[in-house]
Amino acid sequence: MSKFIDSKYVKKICEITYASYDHGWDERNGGNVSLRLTVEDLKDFSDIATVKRVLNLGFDAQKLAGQYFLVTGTGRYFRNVIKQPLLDLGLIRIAEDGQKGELMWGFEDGGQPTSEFPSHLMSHIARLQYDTQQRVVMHCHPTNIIAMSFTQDLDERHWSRLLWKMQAESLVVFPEGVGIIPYMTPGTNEIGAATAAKMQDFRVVIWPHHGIFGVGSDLDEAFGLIETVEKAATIYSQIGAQGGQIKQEITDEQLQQLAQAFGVTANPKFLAGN
Ligand code: 2HA
Ligand code: ZN
Repeated sequence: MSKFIDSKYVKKICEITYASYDHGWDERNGGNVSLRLTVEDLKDFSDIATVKRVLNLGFDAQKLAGQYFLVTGTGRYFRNVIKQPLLDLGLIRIAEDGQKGELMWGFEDGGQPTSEFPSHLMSHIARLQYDTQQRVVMHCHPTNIIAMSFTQDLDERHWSRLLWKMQAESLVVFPEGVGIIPYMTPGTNEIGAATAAKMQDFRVVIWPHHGIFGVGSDLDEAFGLIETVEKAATIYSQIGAQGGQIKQEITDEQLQQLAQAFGVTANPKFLAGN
């Protein structure tokens, strides 16, 4: 039997939170991440067998009863998780009634899960309907995406096309495009429900003037998805810095060719002529 602190899950979440901070996406306590784990994933760890504390979830998570989530703490800094995972991370089992979370490990100085935990759980529930491999919800504050939410109409077709055309990689990584919700107050069940509703169609949801939610089957995938969207937004910013005049670009026909070459289906609503 081994200790959970030495698990690949804790190691990887430490690596990803630090990388996100290092990219400039998690000033102060900005950002949060949750990784879904199963009983099978956890069978080899000796120190997660007893409930340390019971927490109120604030909404009905019964669809996730019995599942475990390794999650960052409220008020904690992504910069620090790598140095103090036992304080800044918690492993929470969703109780049978779906109303409570049982802390099995971590948050050792009395910490609580991120204020966005209801939003995370709602997004996990939404994605699991489409993808049984769904494991990760990640939220952070990428600078160029946030900047674009001031200068662009908050229209999903417009954003998806613009981001697709910034680099050949975009359409391959997010062929469904990006979802956008209206500006809403963070940390509320309302923003959680709006985000989860968008997760029916998208793996990336933009929170205007705030940041981004991304999902995936593992931490690398969710992080890589956000990284690719933010890279496209950064190129858009750089085009602005170079004067903003576009002399040539990826055409819609070339987007179609990309989709074909990489075996993905581009969202037909977002291609020209549709
Ligand atoms: O975790 O980013 O949206 C702090 C936040 C809230
Ligand atoms: Zn945030």
